[in-house]
Amino acid sequence: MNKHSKEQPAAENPEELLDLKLTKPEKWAAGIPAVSAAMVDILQEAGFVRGMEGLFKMNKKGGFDCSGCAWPDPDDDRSPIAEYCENGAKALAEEATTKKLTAEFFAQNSVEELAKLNDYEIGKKGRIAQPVYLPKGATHYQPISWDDAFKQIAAKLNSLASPNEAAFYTSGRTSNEASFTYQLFVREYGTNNMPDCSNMCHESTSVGLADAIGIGKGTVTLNDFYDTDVIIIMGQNPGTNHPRMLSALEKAKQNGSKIIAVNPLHEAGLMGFKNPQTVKGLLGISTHLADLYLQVKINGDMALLLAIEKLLYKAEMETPGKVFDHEFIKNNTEGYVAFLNHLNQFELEYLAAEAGIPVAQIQQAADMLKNTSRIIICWAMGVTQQKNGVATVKEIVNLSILKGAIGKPGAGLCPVRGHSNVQGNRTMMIWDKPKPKQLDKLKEVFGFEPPRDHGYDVVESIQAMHAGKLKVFFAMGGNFLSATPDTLYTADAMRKLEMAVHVSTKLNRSHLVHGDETLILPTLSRSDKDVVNGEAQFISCENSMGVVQMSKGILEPISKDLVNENQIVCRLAKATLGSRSVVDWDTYEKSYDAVRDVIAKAIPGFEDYNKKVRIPGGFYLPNAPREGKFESGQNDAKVHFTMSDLPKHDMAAGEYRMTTIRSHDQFNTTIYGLDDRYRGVHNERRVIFMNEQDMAEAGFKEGEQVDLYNNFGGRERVARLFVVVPYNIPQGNTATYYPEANVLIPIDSVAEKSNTPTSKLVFISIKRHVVKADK
Ligand SMILES: Nc1nc2c(c(=O)[nH]1)N[C@H]1C(S)=C(S)[C@@H](COP(=O)(O)OP(=O)(O)OC[C@H]3O[C@@H](n4cnc5c(=O)[nH]c(N)nc54)[C@H](O)[C@@H]3O)O[C@H]1N2
Ligand SMILES: Nc1nc2c(c(=O)[nH]1)N[C@H]1C(S)=C(S)[C@@H](COP(=O)(O)OP(=O)(O)OC[C@H]3O[C@@H](n4cnc5c(=O)[nH]c(N)nc54)[C@H](O)[C@@H]3O)O[C@H]1N2
Ligand code: SF4
Ligand SMILES: [Mo]
Repeated sequence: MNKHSKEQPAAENPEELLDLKLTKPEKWAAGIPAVSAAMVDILQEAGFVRGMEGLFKMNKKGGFDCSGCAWPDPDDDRSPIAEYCENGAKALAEEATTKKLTAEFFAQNSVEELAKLNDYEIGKKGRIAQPVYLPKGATHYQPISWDDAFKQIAAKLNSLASPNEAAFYTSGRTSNEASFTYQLFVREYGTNNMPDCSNMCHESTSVGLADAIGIGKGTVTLNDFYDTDVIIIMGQNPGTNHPRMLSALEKAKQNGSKIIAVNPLHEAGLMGFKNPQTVKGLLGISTHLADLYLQVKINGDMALLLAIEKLLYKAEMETPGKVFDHEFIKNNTEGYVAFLNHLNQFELEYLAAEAGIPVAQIQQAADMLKNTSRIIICWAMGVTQQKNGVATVKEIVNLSILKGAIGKPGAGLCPVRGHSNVQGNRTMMIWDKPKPKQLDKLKEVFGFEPPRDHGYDVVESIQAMHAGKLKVFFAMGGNFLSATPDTLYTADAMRKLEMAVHVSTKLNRSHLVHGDETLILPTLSRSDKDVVNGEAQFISCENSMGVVQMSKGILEPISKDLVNENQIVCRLAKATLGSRSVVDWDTYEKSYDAVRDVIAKAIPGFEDYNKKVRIPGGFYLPNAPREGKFESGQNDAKVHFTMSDLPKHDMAAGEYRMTTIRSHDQFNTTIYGLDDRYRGVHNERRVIFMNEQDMAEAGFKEGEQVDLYNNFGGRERVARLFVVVPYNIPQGNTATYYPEANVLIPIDSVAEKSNTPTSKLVFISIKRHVVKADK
């Protein structure tokens, strides 16, 4: 176990260095460099005409939805020129590329050779242009017809002892329509083994919020940002991962709002913004963003929230009725007194020390919140990918309900989602733990009995593969090997598969670390024109604020062999289920309108779907807490205060906390480029950001080559050959890039209740690099 396979040495994680250059980290985001970086990518990949055609239609009403992140478009006015950011343009460049991978490419390049490339090089090869098949024992992918591909997969699925020996993964770009038919097929086939990227992402949010406020989604709309007094941004790096959020923050500031950033790193996009769409921004004048920057220790957020609540309680005692919203608390909550008693147990100084922030700064935060309830709290992976992620989300709810900052204009909870349709996937029942009510509805609409047992999530899927219990893995997008934790363990698991099938736009590492048989089924991307039976189709997506909107691709697909994801599902369903099926797959294969009509029957909030989706700008899904109505896990129409303990961090001597982050030049495992401009890192990704004091104590210099070790559960994990970069980060804390450091994240280090890998905190030791004996 945990050794490189003989046939594929180091395929999971090439350990090689490039040529690191460092510059000073930036103090603001975007501006002219963002515009030029985006243009370079577009021109290199798609060319001028195709690139401009794509950019012009991106995020416009009647155009296509950016496939990047889930940040919403403005409800009303959209920019006549550009409704996208640098990273949206890079996402487009990545899929609009004219480079393509045909049978000749795969004949010339063996799987073993391809696996030696780094992720950047693999991604830059181009779009997959035809279905390919890697038979058992073969060294090269070979062409296969669509019909034969479906026959092979169907035969395998039908040969399994139980449908639960197969798992069906989803990454967050799949449309509502394809997600719905996909889960329908999987459930009619007979399993709830539907792991998805959410399991590694905002699952702690979904679990925490569903329990606390009755819906696993945020409660704000974009317009709330323009009508608020304080925005807290916790564990999120919007300048890179949700760049158009900076325009919303700029407008919020113009309207008088204050911003509090909570982050172990000083991120450029939280400090300042030069809006490339304004004269001011183009002249290089930046808007100052964070008014207060709380440089918390990794996973010190819970301690910080408790400390803020404590100081607010103190202020409330001094001026009774002025700080907490007693009417809200009385009408809508349960457990207030018990919560205050709980809060009283903690010493302020202890909380401040655990958070790593001086009491005086926490007091500043409390003062900013004291006299207003118009507060929006935003969060992302810094909060969710933690052992206590669910508890921290619930602590965010505690703070919000003390202030009555939910269900009113300018206030609310704002988890900022990842992929462009990850929220829609879950609404469409891509879920390993579907609710009985949802399954009853499927049964009522379609007439088959869906499986009731919960399926495997991501971590459980990997463990089941490893144990030989999962034999077939089907992925609707994504890059399972690189996105998941414990890379070598997961690679071992994937090598045990009898069959893997990847529906994909681009080649990635998951296609190259394989078991017996593997198929890659190429598909259309968001910007591609989608013509079925001579008719141009459109799909729809749900953004981070619950708006469902149409998206119509316009670019000529690079190959006639590409089909859309819904067609793949319907054809696979026919091949696998044949006359066993009670679903009219032929009709759904031909028309998204037909799929939407049945979604309207099966999923609440989608009544009149075909009509509403055609309204320019789309429609909002129902959201009771946004209207001030609550139905918590306890079913008593109240929000319950949650009492959580502080996380314990048992560290051995010489260990550091390590968080994993995204560079400015990547979308998850897709590496757009090798620079992280805002953090001043160029031409290298195998870096470890360290505090200078820590470096001095350990005797490391800038550029020192080191190996990183994790020993969770008594098993040694090693990430070799990283370069030390001095950085403004709290002592004892370090950061590395995902996915290179995923080797170090233990498969069984997961968040309580959500089972999300703890990608934002593992404990490591750092040693000078040693050259391996076998090299
Ligand atoms: N361009 C681009 N856009 C993306 C993505 C991408 O890869 N590239 N990915 C998409 C996806 S799927 C997602 S989920 C989102 C992710 O969006 P983010 O959550 O913003 O992404 P990360 O880089 O993982 O980390 C977020 C921030 O958390 C901070 N952090 C780390 N540990 C802690 C902690 O313990 N406490 C606090 N308070 N902060 C901490 C890091 O310093 C970093 O600034 O972005 C989406 N958008
Ligand atoms: N250490 C660490 N690990 C993490 C994280 C972290 O912060 N730290 N973040 C986690 C998070 S938040 C997430 S969401 C996951 C992401 O996990 P995934 O969703 O599995 O990964 P992505 O990199 O987004 O997937 C990219 C691949 O999707 C395919 N693709 C792109 N567009 C399409 C499309 O339109 N259709 C189809 N069929 N395929 C397409 C391409 O082949 C591309 O290579 O990773 C998680 N892993
Ligand atoms: S903010 Fe997100 S959705 Fe909007 S253009 Fe940028 S990457 Fe695309
Ligand atoms: Mo994500």
